[in-house]
Amino acid sequence: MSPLSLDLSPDLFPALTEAQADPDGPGAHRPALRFGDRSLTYGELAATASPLAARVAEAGRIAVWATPTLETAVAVVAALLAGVPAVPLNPKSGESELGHIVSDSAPTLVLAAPGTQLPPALAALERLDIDTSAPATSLPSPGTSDPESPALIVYTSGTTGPPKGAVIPRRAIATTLDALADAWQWTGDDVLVHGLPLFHVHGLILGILGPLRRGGSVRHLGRFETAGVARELSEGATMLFGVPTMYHRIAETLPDDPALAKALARARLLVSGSAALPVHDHERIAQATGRRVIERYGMTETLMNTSVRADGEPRAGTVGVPLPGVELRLTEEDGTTAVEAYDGETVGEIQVRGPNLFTEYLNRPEATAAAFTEDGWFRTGDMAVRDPDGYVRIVGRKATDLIKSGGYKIGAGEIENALLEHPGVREAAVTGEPDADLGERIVAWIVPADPQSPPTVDELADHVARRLAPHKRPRVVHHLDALPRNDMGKIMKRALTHD
Ligand code: MCA
Ligand code: AMP
Repeated sequence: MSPLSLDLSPDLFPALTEAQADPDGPGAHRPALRFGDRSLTYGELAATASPLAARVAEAGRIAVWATPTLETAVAVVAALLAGVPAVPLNPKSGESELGHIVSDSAPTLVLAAPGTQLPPALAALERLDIDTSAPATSLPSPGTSDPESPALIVYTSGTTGPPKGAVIPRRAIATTLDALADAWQWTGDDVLVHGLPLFHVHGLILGILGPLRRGGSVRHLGRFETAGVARELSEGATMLFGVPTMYHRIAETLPDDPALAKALARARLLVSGSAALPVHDHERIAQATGRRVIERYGMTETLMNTSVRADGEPRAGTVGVPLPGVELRLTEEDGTTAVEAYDGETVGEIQVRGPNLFTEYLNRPEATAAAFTEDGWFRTGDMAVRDPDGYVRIVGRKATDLIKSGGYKIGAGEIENALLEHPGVREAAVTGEPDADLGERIVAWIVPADPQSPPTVDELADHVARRLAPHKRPRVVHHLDALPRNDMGKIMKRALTHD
């Protein structure tokens, strides 16, 4: 383990505290957040977030309608200042997904941007509008001093059943962001650009809370577009965060866009994560810009585990070395015997331990217990090898029923259940297949209720998007007379191939 001392201080945002204490000081005038033409300095963020923090301080738990806007960032900062756990909601979630999250996490309030229409699944909740223009009317809220107290509850898919809420304590946020600061030489002078959604760890914790913890700033694109990346990197942004689909789209655009190549060449750090960035895209970007994208590896439950370091060798196809404070081991099939080899070929499951880990799955003690070994290692389900110098190379994952599409983790079982609720579907199985843009695309194999008029791909895609979320929709549908099953009646997904 690295000797880096980890700051477990309850003050997650020292620059914000400083701006609160000295509203006329130079720190208060530094930029903090920018979304399009709307922005807040640290002083303004303190002034808008602290009254909101005071208003939510008594709530047991709040939900945030996490549109990619300034309001979402302000609401989450306010919740953290108040010490009230926040549940970020995907604003594109369908009824059944939202209904599950709301009944599971039981927030007492939902925070949303003024004028936003909320769906019926949230009708029973008290609503509070996030006013980003409010002047400070109250003193800074006292907040919580307990690093173990829950900060965020982030929903993540498993292989079966509805998504589980990972309870992320303040301690994990502080330590993961400080470990990344060490690995990336990330400082308050950095200006981050990204267009990631704000209801997951990547976009919200790394992409919004990260710059704020450093006292730096973030410019959010609203939605990812290569033109926005080029503009911000040529106007002072120093770092880019993205999922592989975004870097793939950059690699596709580069040959016809010299301005994008020039902008990327100026960046201090280009970071990819959430899924593997194919070596082909690494190479195309390096060739066009002279810059290497570095990868880091994390998970909702563990926050960040490894990264290629800014001062290390950027090696395509690897996720670098364990971050300071993170213990990482590979285990054999029994899940407990450690693999000792650093030979670039012995495969084992990645298990991690450290202050970056979540506390539990909300209301799911059995799932929580199953996720850890007896001696406290978290089983990631990711399979990897280690190079002789410690670089980790992810080679696959244990569960074939988890699909990574566009950087989103999606459980096959969840989509199968949704498909089975469609009247035109008698049986359903879901698999992932390689996709150059998304990494994997979702494929549905269905036995139609009426073979004469099977449901179309659009119909099933709409059905899943409405119930769950658009990114969970099948992109391809195959119709079969029957699903291949073994003697036990279990669907044999390996036999699901089309020729
Ligand atoms: C299309 N759309 C539909 C339908 N079809 N909406 C409803 N019903 C339909 N049938 C809409 C979509 O909502 C979307 O709307 C637009 O059409 C295009 O959809 P799509 O092709 O699916 O997506 P895309 O816009 O091309 O998205 C690619 C993307 C996205 C931007 C790369 O996948 C993305 O943002 N990925 C990031 C995932 C992420 O952050 N993962 C982090 C979790 P509209 O255009 O209005 O949006 S992992 C994590 O946090 C761990 C810790 C880690 O390691 O990082
Ligand atoms: P999620 O559960 O949505 O937080 O996604 C976590 C999963 O994303 C991990 O278990 C990995 O399978 C995958 N992942 C994250 N970063 C990387 C990366 N750089 N390379 C390969 N896989 C990654």
